[in-house]
Amino acid sequence: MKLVIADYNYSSWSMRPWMFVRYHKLDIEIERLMFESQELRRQMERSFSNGKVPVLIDGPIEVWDTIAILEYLNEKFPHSGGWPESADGRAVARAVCAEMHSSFQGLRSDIPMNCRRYFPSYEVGERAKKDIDRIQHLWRYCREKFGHQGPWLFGNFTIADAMYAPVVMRFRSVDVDLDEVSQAYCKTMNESEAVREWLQHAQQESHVFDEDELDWPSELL
Ligand SMILES: N[C@@H](CCC(=O)N[C@@H](CS)C(=O)NCC(=O)O)C(=O)O
Repeated sequence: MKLVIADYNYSSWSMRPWMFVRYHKLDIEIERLMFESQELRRQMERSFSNGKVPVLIDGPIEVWDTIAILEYLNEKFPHSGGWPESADGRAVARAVCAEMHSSFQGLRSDIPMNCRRYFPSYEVGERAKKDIDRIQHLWRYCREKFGHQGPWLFGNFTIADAMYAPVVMRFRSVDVDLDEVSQAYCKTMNESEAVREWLQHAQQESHVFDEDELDWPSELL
């Protein structure tokens, strides 16, 4: 089985299934192809994914949507506990994942994921602020209602944490005011072995993808 992703530094959708694979150390090959490269273009011509990563390839099967990839991995590796054990927890986890998938356009377009850079003077705009408030509300809700058995949204690491990992990376790049629960959650994410591994890969890349660079003074992280 192979997971095709793009730049560690920039590709937020790639990070989600990658996190799940690496958190659980699943035996899956990772192929990283840089944005704008010939190799990625060639792979995309062969793929059914409409030019987008991530793509999971398992023999004749290709899965090209992040949630579908995570569901597939959870089915193929049932020990990974992709969803919470309780029916209530599963329903809420699916809702927060769906909301991540379909929402937060303000945050996503105003603060692109850029793991190597910190923008000290960046001023967060109103639409991103609204999304950040909603995300903190979701995190508090999950942590308070379902998070008693561990530091992740539903206690143990689930698909929901994989889905929100790139949000935490965005919050590393700019100064955002976070409540205590959200700060603790970001700390858990940033200190996890999988995120540290992702960031090391991002540090080793030098490719600059102009589309995802903010036009503000920045420092290297
Ligand atoms: N709906 C897709 C979204 C994937 C996506 O937008 N991927 C971005 C990379 S982070 C991409 O491939 N962008 C290239 C493009 O749009 O040409 C999923 O859930 O996996």
